[in-house]
Amino acid sequence: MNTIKQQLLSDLSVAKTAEQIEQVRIKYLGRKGIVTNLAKETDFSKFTSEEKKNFGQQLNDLKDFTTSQITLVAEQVKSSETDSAAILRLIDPSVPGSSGSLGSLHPITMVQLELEQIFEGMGFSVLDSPEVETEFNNFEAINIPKDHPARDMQDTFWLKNDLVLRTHTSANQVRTLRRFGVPVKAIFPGRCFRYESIDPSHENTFYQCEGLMVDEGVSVANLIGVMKTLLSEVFRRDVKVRLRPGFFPFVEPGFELDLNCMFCGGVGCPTCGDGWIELIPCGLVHPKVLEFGGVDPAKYSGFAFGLGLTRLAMMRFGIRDIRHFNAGDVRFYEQFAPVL
Ligand code: FA5
Repeated sequence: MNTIKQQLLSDLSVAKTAEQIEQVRIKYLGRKGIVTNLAKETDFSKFTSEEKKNFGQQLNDLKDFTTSQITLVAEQVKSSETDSAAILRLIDPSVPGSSGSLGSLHPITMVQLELEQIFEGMGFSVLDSPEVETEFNNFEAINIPKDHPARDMQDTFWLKNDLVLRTHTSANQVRTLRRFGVPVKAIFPGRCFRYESIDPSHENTFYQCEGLMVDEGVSVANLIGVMKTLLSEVFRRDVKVRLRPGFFPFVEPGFELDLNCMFCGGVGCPTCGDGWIELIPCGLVHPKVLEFGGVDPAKYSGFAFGLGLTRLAMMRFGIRDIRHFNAGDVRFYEQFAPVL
């Protein structure tokens, strides 16, 4: 009888619906059930009255056990079915669901990735570069010695131990020359910091993308060719630019490439001021910078540029105020998220 009890428990453990429990009941207590048959098939004629009494007692126990176990499991199944039905009644399927937000890349990251792709297409490598720099790399190595008035052009966050938060990505020029030698074609996009008051086109934390190409016979023609490819790929249409002389101690000659303001069409507005956005200062690498980088200026020449990546993102997406980028307002970033 113990074997029957174990088999019953095992059958009940897999019965999950009222129908399956009913099958178990029939298997044990039905007209031809295991427990029912036990009484029918036993030959009581050979039993003594004592044995009959014992057997009858055990049989009744088995019936009671079987009935109570089946009832118990049936009640458990019923109450769990009722729970699910109650939960289902609480859910109103007609209420519009709340869809999760996918999030998106920051608009500056989007433009940076686009630039990287464009420059990689022109054979440039993309390099990482440190945001905390030595005073040497940020200034001296690119021909801005101590006490040079050009240092005043970039208000600087000074750290301890002659370190600075880099004021421009040009700080990575000499490191790149020393590390990779020549010929070299690389861009290094990244964050820069200046201690200056902010307005619609100036931030204290902004991105630049530096470009550096040094080889034999590199000229202004190569520089202009690369700038033209860059702008036509980024804006996918003709844009009006102007090239004017510009002074930077680390290039000779030096230029400023300005973009005609896309917000006002060049008449002047709060974003641009005079109708032009200063976008890409550039020039031929100064011989002293090449020397600091261990490159012979008699044999090699090159160009460098320091594109204002944050300002490019403003033009690319029509963002009139630079302060949106770092403000942390989710409503601004959400506008760049992919539409589901
Ligand atoms: C420089 O930083 C030079 N290192 C660029 C350079 C590289 C010249 C290589 C020649 C050769 P400038 O200070 O003008 O130059 O900054 C370059 C660009 O960074 C600007 O045209 C502008 O687009 C962007 N920029 C500069 N200051 C800010 C600021 N406070 N907020 C946002 N963008 C800025």
